[in-house]
Amino acid sequence: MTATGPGNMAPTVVPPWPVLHAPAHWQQLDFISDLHLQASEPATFNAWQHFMQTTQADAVFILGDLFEVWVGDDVLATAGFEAGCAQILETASQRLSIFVMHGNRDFLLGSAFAQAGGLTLLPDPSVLEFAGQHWLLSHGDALCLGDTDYLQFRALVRSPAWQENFLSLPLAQRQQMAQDMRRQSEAHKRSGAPYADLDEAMTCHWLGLAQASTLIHGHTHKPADHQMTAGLRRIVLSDWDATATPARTEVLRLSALLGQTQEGSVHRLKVGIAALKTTVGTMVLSAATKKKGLSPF
Ligand SMILES: [Mn+2]
Repeated sequence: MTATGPGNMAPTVVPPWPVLHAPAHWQQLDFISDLHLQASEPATFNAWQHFMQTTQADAVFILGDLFEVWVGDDVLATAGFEAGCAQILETASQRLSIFVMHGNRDFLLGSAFAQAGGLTLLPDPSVLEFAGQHWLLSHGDALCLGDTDYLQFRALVRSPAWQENFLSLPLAQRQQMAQDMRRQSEAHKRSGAPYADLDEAMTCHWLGLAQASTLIHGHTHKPADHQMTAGLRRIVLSDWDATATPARTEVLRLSALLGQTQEGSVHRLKVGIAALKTTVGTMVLSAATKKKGLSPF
């Protein structure tokens, strides 16, 4: 795991999943996912660039599918769209910590990309310890248990043998294969086949293993805040599309508010969460949802 940039640290690994301990000075964390950045979508790229250049967060967590496709870190050897994105990340990493998790499209992001972007690749899932509690972070695709065809494909393409073989192919061939897969996926989408959502029982099981009450994830493009059984919670990030009406360029912001009150030995943390709407050139805070008490929100 790469750990570069100010305040970055390698997560300490405790069974079963790595736990990232947020430094005490972190006050604000931003979460995004499913930007599907590609050269043919400049508006979304511009919105993302603006966000990376202006966010005041102590850390940005990108929970998968930053890129529409990633066929290997060797694309960075050529000055182009991907190298430009890495440069934006590297510049931002001078003032904040950046964590990137693999999605189902950019699962081949590797250590050369992490180094170029000054960022840390986060295993999926990872546990974040922040504001006195555990937050489980995942892209979300591994929890879509109903999507059995995809899960088979996922197991294949995540195997070291498949990846080694794929990465040994010429870049042009890999790009062609990715394009073919993309076309198949589009055809599948047009066929109206329903997409599986996260399996709630397995999600709750994961939360139990992580000793966390909240999962933050992307992948499904169905932004929501789901209350599950036993006070467990599932927060779904939005995908990004700056050309949509209204534009989808949403950031989930987690804040550890100052001014904690103390009652006996119990610290009641007030943690705020807000959806930050960005458009190119402007940034407007939507109303934050805050509740007092033991609830983290
Ligand atoms: Mn995805």
